[in-house]
Amino acid sequence: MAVSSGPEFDAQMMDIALAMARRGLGTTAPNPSVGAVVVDEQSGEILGRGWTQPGGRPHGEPVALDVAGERARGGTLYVTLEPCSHFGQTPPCVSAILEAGIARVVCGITDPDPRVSGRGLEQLRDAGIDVVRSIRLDEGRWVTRGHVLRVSERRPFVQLKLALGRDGRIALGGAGQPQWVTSPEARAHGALLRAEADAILVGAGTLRDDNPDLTCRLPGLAHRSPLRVVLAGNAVLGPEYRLFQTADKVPVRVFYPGDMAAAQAKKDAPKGVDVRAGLTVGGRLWLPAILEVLAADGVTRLLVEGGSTIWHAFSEAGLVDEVVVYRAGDRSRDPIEATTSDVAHYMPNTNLEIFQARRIGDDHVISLRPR
Ligand code: AOF
Ligand code: ZN
Repeated sequence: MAVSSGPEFDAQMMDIALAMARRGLGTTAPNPSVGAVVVDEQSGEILGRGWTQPGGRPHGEPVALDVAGERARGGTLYVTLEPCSHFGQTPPCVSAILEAGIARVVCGITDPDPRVSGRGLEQLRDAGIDVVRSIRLDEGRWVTRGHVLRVSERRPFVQLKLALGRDGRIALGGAGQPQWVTSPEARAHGALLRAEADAILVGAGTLRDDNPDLTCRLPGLAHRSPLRVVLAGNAVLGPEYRLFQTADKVPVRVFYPGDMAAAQAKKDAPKGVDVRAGLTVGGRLWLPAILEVLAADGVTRLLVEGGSTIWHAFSEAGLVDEVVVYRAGDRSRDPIEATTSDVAHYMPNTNLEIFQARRIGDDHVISLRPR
């Protein structure tokens, strides 16, 4: 048997497709970012790779097929999400696959979009293509989670970001300046999360404490700053906040609790800021309704940057999909084990476990997911 076939080879190729998909995170909404790889299984040669392009089109498959060109004939296509079967803004990917003469399709997860939902794979099978599904299922689900949740639960994927000091507590900013507990390298890694999000959300408390920009300022990724969302408390937020000053370049939306508060805030809202009334329950903004509005506007991945009141509220509402902790450390100590209980302090209603941990210099990046 050639080394370039079999389940292990399929999994390896799917890993490459998943890596391609990750490149598009934060750029394709409301479409999912889909990765695709065209392979000649006889030789093991990768003939083309691609992912969903900015704005969501072209889809990942035609990009990879175009690179492979005529050589795709008889080849295998690895794709993270079921190819689409509908005529949307582009012709169906199924047609592109058939035209290219692909012989075998290995796919990650099926597409819950009602316009597709199994029909993509069915049409490929009906056309005589050998179809395998559910390869690297967990990873496929994870990379496509924003799309799946938006379609099936009308809310985005919710990722919470926390920076903890050595004592396991958040460092409160104050006087309108953030207080950095981790190294610049760890903070740059945190900025990447912004680039992979479709929107970033903070509460008014974080605005007052840290006065953040909430933009992605990494070299080469400045254009990847997503929509900035603020949940205002009871105070009207004036133009002194830094993120309002760039509202003409990177959109800002502020939700006020109820119509009256929003109407009041609208009168002297800083230029370019989108003021909205959010549904309230018990006088407080109701998170499920906010997320539904964001999802309706195409947000598939939401990064929640804080602060503690907001984290608590997401936890209480059962709306936490992942927590990413940046934790200050030193080389003599490994604080990873303590992180689960430290995070529980801010999210008492979410039962989290460590999924991944790595070092960045003296600091740690730890990702936790609900059990
Ligand atoms: C694919 N490959 O790369 C993506 C897919 O509005 P349209 O026509 O672009 O279609 C959007 C839908 O297509 C989207 O809701 C999702 O179901 C699927 N996305 N499909 O075959 C891709 N991004
Ligand atoms: Zn498609």
